[in-house]
Amino acid sequence: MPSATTHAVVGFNIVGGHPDSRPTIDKPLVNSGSLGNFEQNDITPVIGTEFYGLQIRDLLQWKDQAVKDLAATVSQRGVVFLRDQDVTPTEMKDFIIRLSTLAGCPTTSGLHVHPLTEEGSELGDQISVISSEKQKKGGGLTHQLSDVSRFASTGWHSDITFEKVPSDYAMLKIHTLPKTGGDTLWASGYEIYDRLSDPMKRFLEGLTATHDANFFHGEAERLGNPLRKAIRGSPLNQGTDLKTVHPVIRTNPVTGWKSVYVNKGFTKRINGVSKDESDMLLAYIFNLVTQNHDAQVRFKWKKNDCAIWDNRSTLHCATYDYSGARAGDRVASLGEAPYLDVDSKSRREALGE
Ligand SMILES: O=C(O)CCC(=O)C(=O)O
Ligand SMILES: [Fe+2]
Repeated sequence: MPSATTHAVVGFNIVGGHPDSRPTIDKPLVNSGSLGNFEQNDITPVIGTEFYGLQIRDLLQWKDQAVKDLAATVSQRGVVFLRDQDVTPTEMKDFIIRLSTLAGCPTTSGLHVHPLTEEGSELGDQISVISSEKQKKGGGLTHQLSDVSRFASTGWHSDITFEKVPSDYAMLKIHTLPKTGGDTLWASGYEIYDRLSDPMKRFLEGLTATHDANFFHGEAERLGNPLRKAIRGSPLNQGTDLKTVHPVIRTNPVTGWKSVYVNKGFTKRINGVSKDESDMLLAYIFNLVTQNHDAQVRFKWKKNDCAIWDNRSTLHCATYDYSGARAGDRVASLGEAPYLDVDSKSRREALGE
């Protein structure tokens, strides 16, 4: 257990986690197949499933088991796509909190309030508006990722990993689209873990990394909005220091599978090794994410399409290749404080691949 972590050790083979932010489930969810009446298609072998004819609005009225089965599917497949959704921002919030709760999020976890969300934002504190028009004016959450003079892969990230209690699930609905362009890509953290050699897996399992979004202070100052210091969805997420430590490899409680948990957006340093070693290791893992297009899925949006993803075990990247307006709403729920169960399996091991 590296000394750099601020988290408690709860068992011989558990690294990280926090006593006030543990999952309420003690074993992975089993998909009962209740969504079997809906046609589904796996878009690639390792990540991404599209459901046909399923309206999230209807699912809100359904039994808990159907919502749990959707959570199991999202966590196993990384991201789920649903075309042409009627769901409103309020219903998105209701749905994602139900999904997160039924999938076993800690009782202390709710919906995230992004530190850059303006007070009195029109859709409420818990909706992040994704907007190319805001971006053009130098605002919005993704402003710092949309510099097109850099590699398009610069923007690969998992949401809000700078929080002590980061996101389990997120849902994005895109309602305004340019004629072409603006695709989003997701990559499987499970698959990235599976591509490491056994000695490298063991080595990285003993390490933690520092995730830092204190660059948001400059953004907030520039935009003239005070940063959100009060509770941001969990009592563990408050204050002005947007920096934390997480295990480099974490276990997803919903699947029980190990995933790589570092990202270009927020992970600055692997702890306990030299700076040069950290840079080299991070660069290698980032290359695994960006250069393995067979660990990725790319989604071409149509109006009102929705994506729901598991932020614990995927990364994603927007594409800034368009000039027209593109806009949508995102809601993110909070899961558990990240931990590694050393005895948990990898995805390929669990599926017998
Ligand atoms: O604009 C996009 O496609 C993705 C934006 C994003 O990173 C998010 O919604 O978390
Ligand atoms: Fe994101």
